[in-house]
Amino acid sequence: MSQELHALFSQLELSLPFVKPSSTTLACEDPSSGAVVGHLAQDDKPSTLVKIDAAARSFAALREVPAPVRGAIVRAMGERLREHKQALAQLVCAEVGKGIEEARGEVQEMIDICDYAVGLSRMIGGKTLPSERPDHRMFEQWLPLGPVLCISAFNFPVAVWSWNAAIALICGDPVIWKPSLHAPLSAIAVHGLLQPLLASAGHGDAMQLVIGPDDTVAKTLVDDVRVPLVSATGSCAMGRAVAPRVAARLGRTLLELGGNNAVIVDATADLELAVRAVAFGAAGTAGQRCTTTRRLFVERSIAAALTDKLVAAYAQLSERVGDPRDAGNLIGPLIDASAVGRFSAMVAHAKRLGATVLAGGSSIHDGELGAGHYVLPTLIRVPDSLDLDADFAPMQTETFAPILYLRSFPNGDLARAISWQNSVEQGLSSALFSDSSRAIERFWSPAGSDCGIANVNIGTSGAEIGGAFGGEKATGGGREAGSDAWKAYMRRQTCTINGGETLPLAQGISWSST
Ligand code: UN1
Repeated sequence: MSQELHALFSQLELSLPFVKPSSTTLACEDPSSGAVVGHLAQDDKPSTLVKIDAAARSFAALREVPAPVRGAIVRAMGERLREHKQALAQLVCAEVGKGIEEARGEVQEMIDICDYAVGLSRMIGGKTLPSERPDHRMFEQWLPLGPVLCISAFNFPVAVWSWNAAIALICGDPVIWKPSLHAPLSAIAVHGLLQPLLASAGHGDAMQLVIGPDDTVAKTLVDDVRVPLVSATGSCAMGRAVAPRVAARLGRTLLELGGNNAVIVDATADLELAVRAVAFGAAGTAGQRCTTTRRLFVERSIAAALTDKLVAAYAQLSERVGDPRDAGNLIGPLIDASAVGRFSAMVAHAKRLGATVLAGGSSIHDGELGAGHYVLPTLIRVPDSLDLDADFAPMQTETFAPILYLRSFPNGDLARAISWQNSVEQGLSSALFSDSSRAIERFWSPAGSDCGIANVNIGTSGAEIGGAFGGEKATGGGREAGSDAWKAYMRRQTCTINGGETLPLAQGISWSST
């Protein structure tokens, strides 16, 4: 693995920065083998403060660069990523165990957001609004905000950073990146590829990478008033730790936290479509997307037919668990041993409560896969006799693993399925499979899905960058990537100019000392 990493870094024209292990270094583990492959130096509080300071100082110049010129820098970044797509995908695959095809998709997502941001750099305009006063003009303009802290998770180690970075940079904001400690190498490679492009435009300090522990480095970053926006992706627990700290200094947060996403399949649905989407949504990325399908509600009249098809699909999928570098495998390992522990504990808990494991249910320990953190994609049927709200806690939990719970709902009772879907703390993604326009409209109505993403006849995961990405409730409410998500990275200024010779006051107030 270490040789593989050296080779990938040299393809990227970078050198692998492994150092001798010490009490302050970070051990990098290969999830596919469980082996420690090297050690990295970490930031501490003083070095973090130096980087914040550099980012804050770089803002003074970056904010004055015209947005389309900033866009040209981001265009060069997209080109650089295109050139190195394959090697970068291989690195992501090796470091976090994501299947190579999905890893290529992740780098493509980076390229797409760069393209999007380039166009956006000519479109981040404000409105002109009618003034109530004669000879007055009122308009709003959007101005750069300041350094943005991007905390990213291991499961999308580079794409989610790029959603933030590409948009922040065209908005005129420096970006400080705090990657997951499970994925520092991908971050080092992306930084090594892209930061020189900013440097050659004279803004090298506008891209900072900070690798280090949460109790010192993350806290220092989160608490610093020079960082007006903290954009954090990760667990709800992480969001609950970060949000109050930023709020205490009246900073802004953009949170993209957990998901406990459901698919509803009604009796009119195309079952082949539904099975494919559910299998990808539940087992893709080994169940480690925030958009992973974790719950499936099926109308009773088709429950047996859909279950049979899913069991058959899972049997095939379980043959394709293995080394993520092999394109023949669709499911790689979980990120570490504790993730396997949580998977096993949750399967055991579900069984104790009376649920039936229809597929998978165990981790894999065989010679071929060594000590990698592999588990089988798992399908669990929850009996109709269990009251979902009171008797079946596992469905309320986002276990970051490929566990899908299946439960039937009474014929004709879509409202029940929607209320089950909404009955979790998170509100990220949701999907309905149906050919009934009434059902679809119900799903999208104010009484329908309470999630930030509501899909029909496609699954819960795999969103495009052009839409605003994020969710409600404990998912955190933030929106990243497309649509008008850029507004979170700018400050809005309302401007009014009086072009007349008198001073009329708003609200018709008459107030004069003469
Ligand atoms: C995440 O898991 O944090 O919609 C992001 C998707 C991907 C992004 C997932 N485009 O599944």
